[in-house]
Amino acid sequence: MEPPDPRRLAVFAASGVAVVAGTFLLTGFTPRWVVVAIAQTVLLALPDAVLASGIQGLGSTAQPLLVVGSAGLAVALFGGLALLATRFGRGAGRERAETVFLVGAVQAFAAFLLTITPAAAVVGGLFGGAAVALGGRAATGPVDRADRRGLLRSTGVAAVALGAAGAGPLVRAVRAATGSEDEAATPEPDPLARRLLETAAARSFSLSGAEPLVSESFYVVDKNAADPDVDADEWTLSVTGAVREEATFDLAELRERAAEHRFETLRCVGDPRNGRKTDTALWTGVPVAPLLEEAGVDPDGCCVMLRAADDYYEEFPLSALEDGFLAWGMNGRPLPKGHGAPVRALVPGHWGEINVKWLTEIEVLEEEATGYWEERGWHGTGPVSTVAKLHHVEPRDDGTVSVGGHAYAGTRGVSAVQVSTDGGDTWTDAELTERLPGPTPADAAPDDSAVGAGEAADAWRGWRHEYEATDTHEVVVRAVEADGTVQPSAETDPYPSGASGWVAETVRP
Ligand SMILES: Nc1nc2c(c(=O)[nH]1)N[C@H]1C(S)=C(S)[C@@H](COP(=O)(O)O)O[C@H]1N2
Ligand SMILES: [Mo]
Repeated sequence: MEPPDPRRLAVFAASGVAVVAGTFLLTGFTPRWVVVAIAQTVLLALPDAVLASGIQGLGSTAQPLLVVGSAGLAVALFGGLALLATRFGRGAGRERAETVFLVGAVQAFAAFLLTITPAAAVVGGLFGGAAVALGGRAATGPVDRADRRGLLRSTGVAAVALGAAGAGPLVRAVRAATGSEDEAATPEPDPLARRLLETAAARSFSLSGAEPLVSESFYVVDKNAADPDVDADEWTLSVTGAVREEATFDLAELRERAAEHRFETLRCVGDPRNGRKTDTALWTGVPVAPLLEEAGVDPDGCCVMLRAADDYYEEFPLSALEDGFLAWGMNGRPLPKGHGAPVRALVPGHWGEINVKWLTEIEVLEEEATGYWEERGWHGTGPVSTVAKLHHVEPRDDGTVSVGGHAYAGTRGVSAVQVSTDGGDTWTDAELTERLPGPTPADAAPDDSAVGAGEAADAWRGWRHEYEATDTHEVVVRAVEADGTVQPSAETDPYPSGASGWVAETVRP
């Protein structure tokens, strides 16, 4: 076998690019795109590294890197297949047309194996084959270093495929990969939600470095390289397993029920002690309990398995789901895709991972089972641990220091945040934000005086404190739960059961 010359290689690379771009035409940035399928495979091969770093899912930096790397792997894969197929074709003395057909067929077959998406696989194979067909002698003929035109034509095919894949979808893909949602395209919050959000804004402390009571940038954690693509019109939720009669609900049926707005905080079990994977939103949806009742859920059932469109599954006690909520709205807008559209579960007071996004099934179990992250060593299905975050530290010229952040204790509630400015010897109560409002019926009149009343059962509180200091010192913060329990000081890492301990920081005025 002669070593392939650079021009020939370039033709095969162009063919690989043509397949990657051609398949994207039909799939967009979804799990059905060959690049995402490869990224997902890479992720499966990485669990040990992921566990060692104590993270769940990918960070916002790793995500685009993984996608770009996987695109490179995809080009190499489909280009390599084109090279092998032409070598085989020539070796077997095939006609040029037969060899080109073989290239496209092998590429389409590989794309199909990766994604089980026939139409995209065929289009990919057509583009990939075309790039080789137009590559002239550089591709299928005997070795010829002079076939510059063939290379130009192949590159042209790749460029056409890339162009067709289009600036629009690519921009959206980059946005999806970086987690920034297209806010402008979504409708404005309805007046009731707006009123509740205004209430939350009015109760927030405005501190540099710390989120307001409703997070401006809500963290995203999941196991996926790309969000699953769920059509809201075709979406259904089934209640199965240990039930009197299995029941299935579609979105219209859920929306006909008495919906409500609820402020609720989520915290990822992978959130570091002073991390940023704790956030709060106003969610819109319906309680789960009536659905369970209608299906005749066996009250003796020990537990449930929630399943999702991304093949995610998490198991936890049935009792926790009884206060659960099914949300299709977030901050007065449709639930964004990245947060689980069309419908996600919210389980008050429990770690984020059982707040299953893209929910499709509630299976009632008679025996315990193991969820996705638990199979990877995490213990993240229980109640959250209590935490006080120190996200705002501002030494000022006048000798005062301003500190602040949030505290969250799940449904146990936060009654105080205590600050020590001498490394933990003495403690002072910080100022706390008023609690966020309790659940509000979605059909309440926005100007009703009851709107904003009550207290959210599972939401963080903001805190702030100001003091005088001129020397370097250590600030320590801890939360106190509603029943007076002081947050434990013992420090643990996020992996496997969630971070705990007091947050401390050295301040140099
Ligand atoms: N279907 C599905 N749901 C999921 C996950 C997932 O990978 N797939 N990740 C879970 C984890 S680990 C967390 S912390 C929360 C995060 O929700 P958010 O991305 O809306 O912040 O979603 C949970 N729900
Ligand atoms: Mo998580």
